[in-house]
Amino acid sequence: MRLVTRADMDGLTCAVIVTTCEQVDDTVLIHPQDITDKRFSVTANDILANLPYASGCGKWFDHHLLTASNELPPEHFEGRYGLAASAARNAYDYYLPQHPELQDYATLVAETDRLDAAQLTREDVLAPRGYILLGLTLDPRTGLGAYRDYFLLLLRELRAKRAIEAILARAEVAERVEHMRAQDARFRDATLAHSRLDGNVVVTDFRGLEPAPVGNRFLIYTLFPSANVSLRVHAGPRPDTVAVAIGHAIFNRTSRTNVGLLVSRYGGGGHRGAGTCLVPTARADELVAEMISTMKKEG
Ligand SMILES: [Mn+2]
Repeated sequence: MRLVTRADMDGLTCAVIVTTCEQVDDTVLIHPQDITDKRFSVTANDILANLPYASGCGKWFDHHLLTASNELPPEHFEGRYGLAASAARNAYDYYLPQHPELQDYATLVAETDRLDAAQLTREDVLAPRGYILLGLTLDPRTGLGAYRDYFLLLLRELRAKRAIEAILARAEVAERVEHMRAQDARFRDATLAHSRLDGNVVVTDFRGLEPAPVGNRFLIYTLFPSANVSLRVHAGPRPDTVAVAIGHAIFNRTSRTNVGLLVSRYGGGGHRGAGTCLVPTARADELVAEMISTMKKEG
């Protein structure tokens, strides 16, 4: 079988579980939009994890909101879908009855839940440790290339059941942690300089900053504690698109906006608490203003 997933912590933990329970001979990392835009072809040999449903796949594990942007799965499919904290949780629950050895990964799955659902403490944000720290090194938003090799390295280490401290001590991992820490100050300064509070929404605009500052995406909530939702704009993957990322504040969970639903109206996807979309550069200002006004109205 071929495993198709995305290169974040949830995708990694899905890969640990699926490769433990299935004969997987290839792992492919893609962006969810590759599925939504039908740029990626899928066969019955594919197991899709932490990605939208694509007809014809062999198995499917996901936990993102199903919206108008998504192809709907048939009533009966192999795998598991549900609004769990992570896609890995769905895969774990699906395989556990036949594979009790998965219990060795209970902590990994629980920490993946916390990171993917942003159930984090201030300590996790300001001084992350353990699996949360490992997960932050995988965040594509930290912009630390050579992605696939790094993902596969962590997959091998976790499958070998090495202690998290031993994994964090590996040169490839330690190097990324160092890089993240070195960028912290720059990221913090850029975030403060390019963010403004608009009612309950904190808006960060990184367009035109080259290279875009990268760092912990949860830092914003410690800098603007009164906001209950954040919207960040930065250059998209192509010059004609701009990326918009929206998330509920994690220490002030009062936003009433269903973010996944909101971004789906702009072709994106996500959860109730967080989501992303790509909008045409020429209309970005207008569409972003519309999203902000919706989130202010909803409170
Ligand atoms: Mn996920």
